[in-house]
Amino acid sequence: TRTPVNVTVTGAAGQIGYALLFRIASGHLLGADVPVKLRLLEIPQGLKAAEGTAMELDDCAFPLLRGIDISDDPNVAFDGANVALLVGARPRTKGMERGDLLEANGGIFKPQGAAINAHAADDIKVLVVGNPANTNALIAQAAAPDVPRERFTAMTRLDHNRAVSQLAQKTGTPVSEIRKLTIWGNHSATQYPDIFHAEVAGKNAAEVVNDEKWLADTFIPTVAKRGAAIIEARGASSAASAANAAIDHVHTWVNGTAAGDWTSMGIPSDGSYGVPEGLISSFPVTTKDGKYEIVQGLEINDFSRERIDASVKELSEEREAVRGLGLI
Ligand code: NAX
Repeated sequence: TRTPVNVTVTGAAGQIGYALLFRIASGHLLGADVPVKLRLLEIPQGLKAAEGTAMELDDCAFPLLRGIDISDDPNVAFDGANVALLVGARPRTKGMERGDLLEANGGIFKPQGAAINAHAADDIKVLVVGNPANTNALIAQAAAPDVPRERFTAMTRLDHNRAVSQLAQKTGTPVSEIRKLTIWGNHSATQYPDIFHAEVAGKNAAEVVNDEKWLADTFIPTVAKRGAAIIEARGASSAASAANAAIDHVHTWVNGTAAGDWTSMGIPSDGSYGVPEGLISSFPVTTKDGKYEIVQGLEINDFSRERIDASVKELSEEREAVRGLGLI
């Protein structure tokens, strides 16, 4: 029998945590044959609710779930972690400037990065979900100098999945026929969902759609502002879809992309496509054997270039801001 994989989840008592933990425990994160141990990290005020969730996890009698530990100490929660899902973050509250937001999150992601550095397993893979996800990932990475930098990733899979779904609806095609869509840049309103290399049932998506106005005025803003539209409709931010995307991100990273397809992940740039090295930016990637690679050689037209550059500029500014705050 396989040794259980230790999966640490922060913000476990939050709404994404609630949607996420049951799917991890039922085998959707790593595979139906991989036993897991859950490590839940919460702040002291969240511990009781996390215990309640753990009781419900027990009550599911998941055959793959081999234990649940709950802690408010990152040094305990990341001990031996193989996979870390950093979901808990400080949301922007009214009147908060961007600098305040980055500083508050620095207070969370810097110590968590340090705890990962000191205690996680050698094969640790980190996904940052908590916003601002890309820059929070950069902060955690900077605090973990002994962990290979490519192990720190940020979630743009929800944006990717949203874009796949919008394109499928526009073209009257099942989502299973959509391939090679890309989210570039930051997980923010500046992100750029790119269909110029995407395929709809094997045909070039931009040619199938053949409507640049729809692309610029409907598709891109719909995908980029979907989070706000969900809040407006549901009265709460995306939770189950965000949890689903976190599952997809890690599952794809560990188990590989399908032949003839790729996915989108926020990863440290190696300078590809003119994205400054080290920025955690979303790219088209293929994955195999637990490793990812940026898809190379895509032609970037002027329409795309302008939008990628705008989102990357925002990431550079966020990096400068956290540098100025001494967080990286
Ligand atoms: P909730 O407010 O429901 O839950 C957050 C939980 O994190 C709370 O239980 C809180 O006690 C806990 N927490 C806060 N600081 C912590 C710390 N230092 N250590 C451990 N736990 C801590 O938020 P939820 O709706 O679950 O969203 C979580 C994060 O995901 C937010 O930052 C949100 O902005 C972000 N999102 C990111 C998305 C993405 O695509 N990258 C999409 C969905 C979501 O908006």
